[in-house]
Amino acid sequence: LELESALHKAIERNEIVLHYQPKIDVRAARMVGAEALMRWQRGDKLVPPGDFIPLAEETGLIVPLSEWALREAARQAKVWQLNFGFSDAIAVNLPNRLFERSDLVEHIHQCVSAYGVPHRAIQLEITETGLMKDLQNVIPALHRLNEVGVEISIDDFGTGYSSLAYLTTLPISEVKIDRSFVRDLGITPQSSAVVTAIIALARSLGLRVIAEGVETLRQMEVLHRLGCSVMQGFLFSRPLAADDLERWLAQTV
Ligand code: G
Ligand code: G
Ligand code: NA
Ligand code: MN
Repeated sequence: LELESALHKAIERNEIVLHYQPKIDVRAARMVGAEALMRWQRGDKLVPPGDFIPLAEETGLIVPLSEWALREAARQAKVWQLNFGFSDAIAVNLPNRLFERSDLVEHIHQCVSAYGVPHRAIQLEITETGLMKDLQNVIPALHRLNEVGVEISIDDFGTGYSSLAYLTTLPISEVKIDRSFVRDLGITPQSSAVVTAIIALARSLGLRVIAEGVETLRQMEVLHRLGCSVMQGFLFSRPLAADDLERWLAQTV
């Protein structure tokens, strides 16, 4: 209860920050977007999301937190547009209950309008498990988001037993290969079989594919050889504060 009220105040006190992990196209050797990940700056401690997102989901505080994250991501997209011509998307993780809100599209519209960035400046990540758990509520939202140009990425893909028949009918743009498969690439033959299948599936459905959790050169090489060239992971960069990411970019790309 104490933590709950502290989290409530954290939002008002601007103690929540977004860190950003670049998405890298290794073939083009450039950043093609970034994933926003929440942190709680509590005094001099940076509380990781694992320590407050579950509470936020239980208490419903995830709704104002996520709405804030959407606004903040739009603001950051504008700053990066001005600072270095950033024209890609910042991806925000949204749990199901946000997709259930009939005003989600309107809220995103307000966020991007407030900062004068296009709708495609915001991308949304929904987990495959979340998607499949609540198709009836989520599908209409996906269609409305697609109409205004907000792209959807399916997070943790390969872990959620999607119905392939459903996938073909959904307006999604990208699947993100779950880190568990990436971790075992080059170690177990099963993982490269799964990754190969996901890449083939994505290709036949016209979806982009990105791999998360890339930590080693070997994983990068195997992914590239299998046909996945967009990646995210500690090999390239941890999630960074916005100005650290700008410095990282200036040195790297
Ligand atoms: O950022 P990583 O470093 O520790 O994040 C841990 C977990 O918290 C991940 O499962 C991640 O998806 C989740 N998470 C991080 N930021 C957000 C966010 O802004 N919204 C939601 N819903 N989950 C987040
Ligand atoms: O899929 P999800 O949104 O949960 O992913 C975000 C989480 O993944 C964050 O906790 C982030 O810090 C973490 N993460 C990012 N890159 C890597 C990586 O290369 N390896 C591991 N183990 N975790 C990573
Ligand atoms: Na994610
Ligand atoms: Mn993921």
